[in-house]
Amino acid sequence: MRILICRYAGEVNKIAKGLAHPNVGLFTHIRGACVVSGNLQTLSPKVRKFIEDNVAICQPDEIHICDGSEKENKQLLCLLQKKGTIMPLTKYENCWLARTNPADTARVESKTLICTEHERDAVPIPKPGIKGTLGHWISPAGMDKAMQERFGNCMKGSTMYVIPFSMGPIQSPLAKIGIQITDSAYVVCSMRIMTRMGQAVLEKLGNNDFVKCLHAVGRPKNGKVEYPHWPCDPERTIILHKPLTQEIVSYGSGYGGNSLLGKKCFALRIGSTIARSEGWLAEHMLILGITNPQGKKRYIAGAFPSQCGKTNLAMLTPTIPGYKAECVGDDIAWMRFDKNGVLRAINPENGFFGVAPGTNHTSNPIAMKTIHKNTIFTNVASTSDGGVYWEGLEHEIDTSKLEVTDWKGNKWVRGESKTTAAHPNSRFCTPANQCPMIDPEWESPEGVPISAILFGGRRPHGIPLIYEARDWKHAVAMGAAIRSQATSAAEFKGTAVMHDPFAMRPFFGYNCGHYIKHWLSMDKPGRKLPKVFHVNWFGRDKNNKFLWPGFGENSRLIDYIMRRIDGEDIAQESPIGLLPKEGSINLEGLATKPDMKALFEIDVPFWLQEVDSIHQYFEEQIGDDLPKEMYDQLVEIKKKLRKL
Ligand code: OXD
Ligand code: MN
Repeated sequence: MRILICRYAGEVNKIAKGLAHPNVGLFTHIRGACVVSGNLQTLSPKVRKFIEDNVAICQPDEIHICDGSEKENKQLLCLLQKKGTIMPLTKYENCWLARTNPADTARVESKTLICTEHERDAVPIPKPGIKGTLGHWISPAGMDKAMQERFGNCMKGSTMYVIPFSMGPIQSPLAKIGIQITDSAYVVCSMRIMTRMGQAVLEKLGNNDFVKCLHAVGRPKNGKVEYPHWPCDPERTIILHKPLTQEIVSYGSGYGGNSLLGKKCFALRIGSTIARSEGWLAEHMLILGITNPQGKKRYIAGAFPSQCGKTNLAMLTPTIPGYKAECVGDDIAWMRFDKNGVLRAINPENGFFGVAPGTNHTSNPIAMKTIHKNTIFTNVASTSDGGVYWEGLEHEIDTSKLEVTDWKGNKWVRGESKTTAAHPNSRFCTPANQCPMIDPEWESPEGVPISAILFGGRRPHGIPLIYEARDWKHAVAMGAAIRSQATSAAEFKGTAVMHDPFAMRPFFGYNCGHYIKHWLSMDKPGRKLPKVFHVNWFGRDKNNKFLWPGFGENSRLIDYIMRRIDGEDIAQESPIGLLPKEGSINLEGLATKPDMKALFEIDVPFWLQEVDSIHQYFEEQIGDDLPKEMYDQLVEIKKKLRKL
């Protein structure tokens, strides 16, 4: 007999008897499915219809309308424990470890599609013979077919959860509401961390429209469920977005951006289409508040491709005396110019879904203080004392005295095992309000004012530590030209440098060329455009050693940016943009002085090649949809380089 030691012992009985019928005022059935929690009668007709339509297709046994309460969360965590999906991490407070099916560990970009009538509305048309890399299109008929092939009866024997959620603080005029249907309790518990979720959202929604999100973990066609604790259907996984009807449909994966639909699917892909039509920006950006030694506070947003240290920068511990950093968000920013022409940003999320490997007390001490309660870890390794382990914690956790179990559940020994202990895309999912440096304004309904935007990537060679855009068009070209080494957050292997315009390549909800045009259109009279910088703290020397210490020392660049915002004359012209004047980056207190010459060298042959590669990429991938201004910018840079 299996004995369940549930974290919430008092709940077990209630669950055993009652998860079937814990809550409710009014019991109802929809097409044979029993409403086991929540009251269908109190839902708006639009929400009810959305549920009813999908019950008819998915045929769940039960329906659970989530209220977002602590009690509900505990019940679901117990249920997940009982099913073997999660296990408690007894070293910490209310922390859990999930291990996925090893075939379901990352976003699947190749199976992520945007559905529009005309292909060109969704993706630019690449040059003949070239494979497009800026998203994938599907026709409305194709989407219908894909759904028909997958969703019929897909929840038979399961519970359908209905998650009302808000992206952004519920009372913010910038927030948007979605309803996610899912058959995964793990998704419910994760969405409760990552979004504002539950009854309060339904009250705010009233009878208004919402973004419709349908998710099912799926079942393999051959009926073989290899990992019963983590059902999924990797072969037929598909993530569909229909901007016209504001619909998201996800089948086959239970993990990350594939299943937590508020994040990449809503806040970025559907979000970017809403932003275009309403005149604002939905961006893959962190938001950071900085107070300088004089007490002046500014906010900075930053777009970096996945796994370039966005979470680390968002939780910066400044090393320069007198500076204070505070975190508003680590992944997504919704930004809109207010009536005074100030760009204001909200973080639409409520939690951090951060990459675990590499996170430690040196790289991100703040994250380490955030994640040891109320956190769901996925695909990290565990230790025999009830803790977690991953690559990067070698100097903090002495594994010689502990037994380590890797992310697949196998015994793992440091120095002996040939594989990594944690999956490279293993994550912590943790509430933002636990972050010790969360900004007091992080839930401000009107958003925080943005004074500067950073673009960056992981570039080992040729790209200076920091340079500044001359004007808005140059800034837009800088964003469009972002390149970075591949990430394990998606299905890619290796470290090839990939183009990733605005760090949005996997997240555009519409044609990237039109998106760039939208960015150009932000430059309107009366608006205070933020200053824009490109940063690269990943430069390496001939021995492959990092040229810049990074992490907290990046505050030295933030200091430079703050002084530029204040109009200090510390920048000078170069062909690629404004570079810091010699001596203008504060290096005081650094034990080893970085090689500033190498960090700021403009290698003309490298840059001519870089500009050519970007030009070629624009032509091949975006073609006629690319605003002419972008080519003009490249021509201008080339002209200046040739004069050097
Ligand atoms: C993420 C990503 O998960 O960008 O944030 O991949
Ligand atoms: Mn991201």
